[in-house]
Amino acid sequence: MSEGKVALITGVTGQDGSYLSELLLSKGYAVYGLVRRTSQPTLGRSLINHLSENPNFHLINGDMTDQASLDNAVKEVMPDEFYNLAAQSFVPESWRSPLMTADVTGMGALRCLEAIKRNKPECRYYQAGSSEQFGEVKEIPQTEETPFHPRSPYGCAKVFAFEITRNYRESYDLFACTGILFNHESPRRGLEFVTRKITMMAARISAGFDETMSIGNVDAKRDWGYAADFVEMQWRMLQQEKPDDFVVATGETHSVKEFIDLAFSHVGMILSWHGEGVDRIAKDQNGITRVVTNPRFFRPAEVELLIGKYDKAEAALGWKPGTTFTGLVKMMVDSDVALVSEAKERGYAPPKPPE
Ligand code: NAP
Ligand code: F7E
Repeated sequence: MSEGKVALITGVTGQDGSYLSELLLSKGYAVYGLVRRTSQPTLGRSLINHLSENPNFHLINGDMTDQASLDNAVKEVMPDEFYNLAAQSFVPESWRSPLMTADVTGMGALRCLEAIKRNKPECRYYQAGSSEQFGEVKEIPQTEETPFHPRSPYGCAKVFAFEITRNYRESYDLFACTGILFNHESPRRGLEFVTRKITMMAARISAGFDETMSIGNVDAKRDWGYAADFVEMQWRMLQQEKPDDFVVATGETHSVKEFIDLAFSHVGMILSWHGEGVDRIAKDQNGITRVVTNPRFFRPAEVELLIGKYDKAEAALGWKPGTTFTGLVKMMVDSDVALVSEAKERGYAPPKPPE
């Protein structure tokens, strides 16, 4: 069905970009990934290194802050489908670099839409929206109808990207859609995000590289899915008859504390929690402190609770999540345990989440 189609993906070096590339290549697409110039060309592209020998996989240079580069990419590739996954996607960084975040994550989407409108208006466009748009949630669970109240510069940038995508659909009749995706994780998740930080630290602690993990607000609750399940929905959204926006979620919510308990129990440590707020710690069954709270991981404004309802995606596009919360946590811990034990055997330091 997809034989011979051409896709352009921004953010191809990220978690979703790597899974989406694999999915589209398996469907017979020619995939072009936009990469920005770096001083060391291979650095940071490890998630797509395994695709470099595939004759249908190509890289093209460009940057989300540069309209000319996006225009040139569309002119050169003439894509049937354009997936805009590029973003400054780490929420805490968006308070440190709010203008850059607005430029890349917000204005970047507008530049992509302009590039399509000017150069190939029949190209279908997917915008990577986020549950961070809901922020301080106005209803539980969140649906396509829930009003937005973003709580970070990142969330604000994603609201702009969502609204401008809808506006270009209504103004210029572009086939442009946003997937409002809730948190989705995998062994390819960046080490700065809480899930991967926890699974890597559980693996490192159980192998003796560290004794404790520092963490922020463990009461925050998220609807965590598996990234490979979620990119399937990105593709399905561009195969529908008419463009529309969809919530993509699992319909379950779990606290950061629950994630920690499950990950550590999977490496044989049963945690008991003591204290409150910034004094909260967790000890293992031998009385050794394994988790401490550090105020530096708390945010100026928190999103306390997210849980999405994916009924519309299921009804219109037949999509539902395939991976359970427990399955996801175990998959990520197993992968990090394997990474750490390989490093130990070969005598190099395993990766460590940023402090
Ligand atoms: P990610 O791993 O952080 O990847 C972000 C990508 O954006 C990287 O390929 C990065 O390239 C690229 N990028 C950043 N700035 C750029 C610029 N100026 N020009 C060109 N490319 C740039 O993100 P992800 O988890 O795959 O998420 C994909 C998209 O979904 C993002 O838009 C994110 O905001 C959104 N989203 C993610 C989640 C989630 O839970 N994962 C949930 C909702 C929405 P480099 O390798 O060069 O840095
Ligand atoms: O935080 C709490 C933190 O950084 C999750 C991005 O993909 O999903 C992601 O954004 C929760 C927050 O993801 C630590 O306060 C506690 O409540 O893994 P996170 P996020 O902010 O939810 C959305 C949907 C996106 O769109 C984003 O691009 O965990 N938390 N302690 C911590 N978070 C981190 N990072 N580190 C901690 O030590």
